[in-house]
Amino acid sequence: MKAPNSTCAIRSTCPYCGVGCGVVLGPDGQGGLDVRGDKSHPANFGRLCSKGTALGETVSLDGRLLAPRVHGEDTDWDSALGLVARKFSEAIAEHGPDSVAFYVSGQLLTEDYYVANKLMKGFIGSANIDTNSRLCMASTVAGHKRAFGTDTVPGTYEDLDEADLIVLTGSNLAWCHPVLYQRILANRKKRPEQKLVVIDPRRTASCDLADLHLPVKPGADVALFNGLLAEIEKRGLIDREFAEHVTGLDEAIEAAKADDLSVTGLSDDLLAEFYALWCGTEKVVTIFSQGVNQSSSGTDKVNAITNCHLATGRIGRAGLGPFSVTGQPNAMGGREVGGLANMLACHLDIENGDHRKAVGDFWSAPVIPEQAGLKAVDMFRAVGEGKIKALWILHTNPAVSMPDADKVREAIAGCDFVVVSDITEATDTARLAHVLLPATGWGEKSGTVTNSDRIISRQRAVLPAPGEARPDWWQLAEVGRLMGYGGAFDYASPAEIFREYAALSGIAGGFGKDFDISGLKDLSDAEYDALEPTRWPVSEGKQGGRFFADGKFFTPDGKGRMWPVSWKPPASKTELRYPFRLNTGRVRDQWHTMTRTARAPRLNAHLGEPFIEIHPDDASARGIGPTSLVEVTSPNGKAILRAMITDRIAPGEIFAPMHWTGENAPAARIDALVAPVTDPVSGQPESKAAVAQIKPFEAAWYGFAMSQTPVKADAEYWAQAKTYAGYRMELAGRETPEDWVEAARQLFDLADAVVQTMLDPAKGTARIAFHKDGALQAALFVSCQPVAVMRDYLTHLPGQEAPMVLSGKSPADQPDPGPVLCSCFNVGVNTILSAIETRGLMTVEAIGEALQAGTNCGSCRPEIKALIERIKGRAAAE
Ligand SMILES: Nc1nc2c(c(=O)[nH]1)N[C@H]1C(S)=C(S)[C@@H](COP(=O)(O)OP(=O)(O)OC[C@H]3O[C@@H](n4cnc5c(=O)[nH]c(N)nc54)[C@H](O)[C@@H]3O)O[C@H]1N2
Ligand SMILES: Nc1nc2c(c(=O)[nH]1)N[C@H]1C(S)=C(S)[C@@H](COP(=O)(O)OP(=O)(O)OC[C@H]3O[C@@H](n4cnc5c(=O)[nH]c(N)nc54)[C@H](O)[C@@H]3O)O[C@H]1N2
Ligand code: SF4
Ligand SMILES: [Mo]
Repeated sequence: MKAPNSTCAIRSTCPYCGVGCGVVLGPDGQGGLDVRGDKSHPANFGRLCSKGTALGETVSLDGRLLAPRVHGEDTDWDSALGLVARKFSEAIAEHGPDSVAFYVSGQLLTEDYYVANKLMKGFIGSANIDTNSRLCMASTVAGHKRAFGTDTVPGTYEDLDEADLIVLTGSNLAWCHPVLYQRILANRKKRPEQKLVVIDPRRTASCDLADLHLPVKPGADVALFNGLLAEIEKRGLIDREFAEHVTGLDEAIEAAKADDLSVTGLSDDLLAEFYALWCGTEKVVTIFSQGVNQSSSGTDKVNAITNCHLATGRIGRAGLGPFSVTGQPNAMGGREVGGLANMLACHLDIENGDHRKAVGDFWSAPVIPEQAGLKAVDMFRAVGEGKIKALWILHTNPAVSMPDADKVREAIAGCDFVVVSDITEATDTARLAHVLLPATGWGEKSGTVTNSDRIISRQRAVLPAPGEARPDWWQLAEVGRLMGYGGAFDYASPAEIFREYAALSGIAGGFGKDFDISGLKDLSDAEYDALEPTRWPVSEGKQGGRFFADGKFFTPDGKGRMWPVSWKPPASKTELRYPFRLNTGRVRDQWHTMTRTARAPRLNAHLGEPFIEIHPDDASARGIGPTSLVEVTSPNGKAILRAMITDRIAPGEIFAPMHWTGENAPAARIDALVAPVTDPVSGQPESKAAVAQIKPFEAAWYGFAMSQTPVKADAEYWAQAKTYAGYRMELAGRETPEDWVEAARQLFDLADAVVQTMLDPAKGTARIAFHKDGALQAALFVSCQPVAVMRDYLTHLPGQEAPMVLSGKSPADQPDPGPVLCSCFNVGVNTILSAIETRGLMTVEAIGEALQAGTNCGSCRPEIKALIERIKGRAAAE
């Protein structure tokens, strides 16, 4: 690794997940960006996961949007923003303020978010601003508010160090919050008595190092935690002293006892083991994430968990408490700032007249809406119905990530006026915009974010803004000014916005709200620049710390609230035509719609193709083989994905990642299949429990290709990934072209390259390569079966001399390393398997010593452990 250039090092925050890791950035001496973990940041103490480590590979300018664009033509800022302001003003004048909407993101910085919220709620006078956090954290927000009277995470990351039991429910922490997972593993080395339990319908990477896995039936968490509450009561473990500060205990227990535990699908023994562990361990942290939130009973799931903690008084003290881990880097900041359609700002309530007046006075705002605006799913429904005349989408890609994504794409395409602020010129959503505004990206912009444990950290610019790119807050403020709201949007810097926001939070504090950072309202520009990671609240009364151990809550009567909840099945019912439960989520090395992570070759090497997990029994019953393509249909849409046959998933259930898009695998947009059904309290969509049918995709031909340049295929199925030498692609189609050589030439657009072929029309195989000046440009391998070639070897060849490429395999002296498992050191599965088998390396540590795999970010350690267990299992069976 290269030495960092310490003289230029700038401390900032990773732009991916809500762990909120500190990074140290500097030039790498080769024109790129050197990224390291910040040893002094309390979220990560220097650790980074594979995505954070690869950040330097994502900042190149290919594919960047560099100038404002109106109807596809580059233009200047004045013209573009003038048009935006005019169209919004016209729509408001003609159809009223509720005819316009903003759809924003938990990845915006707090300062961006503040300006968007102020413009919509204070000046346009509508609450039609919602955020992708509706798809992410809304059920937690609603559950927190019901239980605590405020949307507040009670604990801190230090609790993970001190807990004796950590329960992960609906969280694949090993892949989605890897630095926290590594922190837990490091603790368990020191304190092997700390137990880890995972509750997830799938056996995920988080289970590989856990003590207990409960493969709960999808959607059954309420019943599972109700069973726990009933057991708590049965064992006499209700904390009677703390119960003085809690209402609803009896009703919650009664509801809990009424639930039928068989819906969990878990054996009595497994349930008893879990309940005994939870009841018998004082210091327990229950971590939850999207398996809980993204559910039609998401809010109830959250409260089933908070009920158990409130009943036992296990909250707000070191080493214990319910812990919602946030998804996006500023999911928490967006909640604080009022980015949701049903919040005002600084945890103030839109329905409360005093709150509205205070915020209105503070902003000198002409109007403050009295009612919540449209939540994401309803917002896009209104767009589809033509009720929203002007829509501004910032920092999110709803044409991919919203449920019923094909409908959402149609709705956006049919909207009168759509503005998209993004850093990427071609996304599924950006392609639909009338006006595209180039934003400065992470690394080029400055502001603050709040992570899962309430720490506010600075993001600091280290790279110059490319082309015409401008920060999101500047775009919003400029439009505010052009719409005639002058002085209210006269910001010169993020520091100024932050000071205003901190001052407003003081007013919230005056109303008794917990979110109060008024201690930061007088920061000078220099102090803001130098702001160290700071946990809120920061006020005269309170600095950081935990909440609720003192029995003080933020409900009207000041008491915590236990909530009677009862199990309900997922909203979509399986039936003969759609017998499978479709679960969706994330993979280790991709971020959402891949606009950034897919630029890093090493991150594409882990799982480079969209896939669907299917249980072996379901696969064999339907004639689906290990390399088959699978057609997945639901009442809402369809997709084609590669089969991943594994007993990590239960029979009757299937799982697909959310990441692939029209840009890299148009047939694999999984949200096209997800029904737009929501939790009735939070409005969060049920992204984890659609229904679907599967069958083999009847392809006439299959292809594998690699090429120096990206290509777009005209085939029913194609999926493309960037590699160090160019791109690789899987393809399949129903119609076989008459002339494969011609088809390949067109695919790669290589009219004048020298062609090399190996064709066997009788067998339906074709191998075609194109060379220029002695170097391989591209190659296509076709067969009527899934193509069997050494992909991981071939992928390195474009740009090199490769006369033997059509053999499809590596020379005998260069073994195929297999798909990359450790992306930090580029170590393949085959290399690790061979080290286990031939060198007898039977621990993760021994593999690390011999091959370096797993020794940097550690994100792949659970998977290395699983490979070792597999070989051990095989040896034991022999
Ligand atoms: N690598 C990576 N990390 C990320 C992200 C990313 O895109 N990539 N995104 C970030 C964001 S925004 C978010 S919100 C977080 C999400 O982080 P997680 O919530 O951990 O991630 P998911 O994979 O969406 O879902 C977690 C698990 O919920 C399980 N699940 C499904 N249904 C149920 C159920 O009914 N009950 C229970 N108990 N479990 C269920 C799924 O099988 C899945 O393993 O990750 C953040 N970190
Ligand atoms: N089926 C299914 N669907 C899901 C989920 C699931 O688990 N299953 N999870 C849901 C969750 S939890 C989430 S959080 C969402 C995430 O879904 P999205 O928010 O739609 O996904 P991203 O890819 O993060 O989109 C971010 C966009 O912002 C752009 N961008 C990057 N930096 C900047 C910047 O500085 N400024 C601006 N203006 N733009 C920028 C990127 O190019 C990209 O287009 O997906 C949701 N959808
Ligand atoms: S865990 Fe990984 S993705 Fe999340 S903030 Fe840390 S380095 Fe970034
Ligand atoms: Mo999220």
